[in-house]
Amino acid sequence: MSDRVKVVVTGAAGQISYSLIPRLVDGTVFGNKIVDLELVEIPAVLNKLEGMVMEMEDSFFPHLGDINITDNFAVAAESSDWFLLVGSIPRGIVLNGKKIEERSDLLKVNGGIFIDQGKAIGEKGKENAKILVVGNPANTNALIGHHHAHNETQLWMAMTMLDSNRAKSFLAKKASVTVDKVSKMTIWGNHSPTMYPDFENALIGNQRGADVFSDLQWIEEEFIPGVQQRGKAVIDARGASSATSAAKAALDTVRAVEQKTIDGDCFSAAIVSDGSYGIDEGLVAGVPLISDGQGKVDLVRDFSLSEFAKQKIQISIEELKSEKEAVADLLD
Ligand code: NAX
Repeated sequence: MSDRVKVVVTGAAGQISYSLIPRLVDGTVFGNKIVDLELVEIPAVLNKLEGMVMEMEDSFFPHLGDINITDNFAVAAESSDWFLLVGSIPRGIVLNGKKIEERSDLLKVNGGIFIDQGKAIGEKGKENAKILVVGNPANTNALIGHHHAHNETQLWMAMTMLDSNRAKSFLAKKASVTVDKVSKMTIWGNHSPTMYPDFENALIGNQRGADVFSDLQWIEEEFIPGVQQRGKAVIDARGASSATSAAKAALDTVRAVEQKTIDGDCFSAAIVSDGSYGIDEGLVAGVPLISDGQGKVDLVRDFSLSEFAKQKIQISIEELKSEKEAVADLLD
């Protein structure tokens, strides 16, 4: 195995990346490997990245290899192992004289970015490269990127780890245990307010969540909506969206793929569906995953889902289907 890893980060001048990039090279994610970084931004903010590079150099990171900044994604993609696609256009921005407010406009404007990024990753990224889409709408962006990559050796994921970490925290508080006692958490479906956090299959210590949480009113009225709306709650309180926790979740996802999953546990990310669990083939949906720590990630296929869970998951799948329809012209 190579002693270097090349990582592309888009949206590198944004607030998540400010927290994410330094921690990619601190030795906790890629172990002793030297980490080469390709930081990608739009031309208007490339100069900000010069400041980021200075800070990285000033931080004494023995694992930091080459660090490049560019607005040319295709150049950055060359022989890269990991792609953390954080960059996206936020709601409310004015583009070509039009304010991007509707979800359908947001889907299209961001989806368009992922056509070119997908093509470049498929052609120039390494065989077996891993791609984590963070920029929203993450699942549908990943769907578009994967479609245009035409490279089935590579693994496309959309991030649901932040939702998973949030759900663990809610359950830990309710069960009066520390967060490390909560495992096997899955976020099903879309990274959006329709996601379904699977408390039944989660483990609290060795006990199934279904056996621990009997207060179904709390589940329905506080837990599920609490996790689904947590991003908004952070914005309301902080006046800005989740950044530190989102960066930590991206790092957790990379670690979850790079390291072998502990027996009996799983991790959460959205991947291209093969039709399992009744999820339409081709949609990018949140599911339970395990890694062998050697680059192979597999779906966990033996979860039992209650009727309650199936109904909730279906709502999110329907939303993913409608997002796919909204970007149908980007999937030719
Ligand atoms: P910021 O607006 O701070 O940063 C985004 C950056 O992306 C900007 O610097 C922008 O110039 C850059 N960018 C835009 N188009 C680009 C392109 N084509 N190539 C390269 N860079 C490009 O947003 P930030 O708070 O960092 O959030 C980034 C994205 O993460 C947003 O879409 C946000 O909605 C999404 N999130 C996703 C989460 C998830 O769990 N999947 C949780 C956190 C976060 O809300």
